[in-house]
Amino acid sequence: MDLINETRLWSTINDLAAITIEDQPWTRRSFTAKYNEGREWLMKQMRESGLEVEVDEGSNVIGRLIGTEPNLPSIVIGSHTDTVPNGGRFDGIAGVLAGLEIVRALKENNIPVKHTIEVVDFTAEEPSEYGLSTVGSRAWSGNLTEEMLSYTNSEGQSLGDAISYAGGKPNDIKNCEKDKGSIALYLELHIEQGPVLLRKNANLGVVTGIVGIQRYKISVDGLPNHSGTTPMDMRNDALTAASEMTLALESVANGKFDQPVVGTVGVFNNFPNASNVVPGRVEFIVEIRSISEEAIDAVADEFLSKVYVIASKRDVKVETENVSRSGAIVISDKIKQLLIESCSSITDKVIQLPSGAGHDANQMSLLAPVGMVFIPCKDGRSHCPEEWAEKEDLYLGAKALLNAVLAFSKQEQ
Ligand code: HGY
Ligand code: MN
Ligand code: MN
Repeated sequence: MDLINETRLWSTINDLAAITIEDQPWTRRSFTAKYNEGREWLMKQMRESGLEVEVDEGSNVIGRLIGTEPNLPSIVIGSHTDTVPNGGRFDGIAGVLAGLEIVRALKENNIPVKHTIEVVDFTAEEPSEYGLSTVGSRAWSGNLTEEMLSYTNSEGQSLGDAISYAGGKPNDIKNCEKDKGSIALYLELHIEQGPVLLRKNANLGVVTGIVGIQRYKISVDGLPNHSGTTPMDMRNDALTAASEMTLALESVANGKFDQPVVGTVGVFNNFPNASNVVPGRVEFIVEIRSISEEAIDAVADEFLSKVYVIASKRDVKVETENVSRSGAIVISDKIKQLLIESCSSITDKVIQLPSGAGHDANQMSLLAPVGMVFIPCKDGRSHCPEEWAEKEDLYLGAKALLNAVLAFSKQEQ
């Protein structure tokens, strides 16, 4: 019997996508009015589906389908509905809405499940304006510190205030920290955000591991000066120094390590950013990713040592701040096997692959066994308006996750 309603699932994708900033499709940045509007829509869907709805202290939105044995630890199906600027309609969103469709299918077909199922929209999975990502799942794992709550955006507002704006209670953030053992399994459906499934002509991917991500904020202070009257040999140009540091990251990350490594500078702010002023200050964000923690550390050490050499050579000041670190994770054989069987029962085009993207599953792995299923995305692209997934693939992914929930709940006491 086909439990997942493919048409309904697809229509929720389009309904949520419509809640975006008009001139910036598709954008629903965390801690904005649009984000709150999207979550109001989601909570309405959850209520209409008969779920218990809660916004916790970390401002996570949770829809609960109570199990027949409510004392058992819950099964969590989560992801996120916030986007990067000019992002897509599927990154994170597919996982939350697949979770909603799964509980809808169980409820309307009166299929009893021992475990309570929690569908969660984790707050601010994407790097927020406060410099931190996976904010909501950090609140669950206990990795959202007082210091992080004091991180500020460019207007000087704190992350704690932003969490209040999103419906949370930052002063009681500890109350939403989960005890180990309180969650039996965490599952997340996600677009691959890369080209591997397409290249291998696969419908579904069982994730074998998820990269760790190390992020630094680098601040370079030179000497702002008149661009016309300051000779080239008398400059302390913050931007050219920061540019040399950026190229140093690229060359270090291109080195040989035990696992693939990527290094990126995606945020680069120049001050005062005027065409006739020698740049006085540059703030940029560095991120280093790999499945191998050792490789991340090796790249970080080599990059930071180059930063100080470049700063002294160019006579500028530099400050490096370790903004965040999420650990790399390996999916257990038991959960991998559960997902391989769940996927293979609906298609023979199933592969296994690591995730180069970070997810809430990184934080959730500190609390429970985690598993992820990938569906293909057009041209392997994500974090752009062209991000696209096919209706049929989304349906297969949701069906596979439903199979996994039913199989897991049956086998677990
Ligand atoms: O950045 C990431 O890897 C994820 O898409 N937030
Ligand atoms: Mn993303
Ligand atoms: Mn995502």
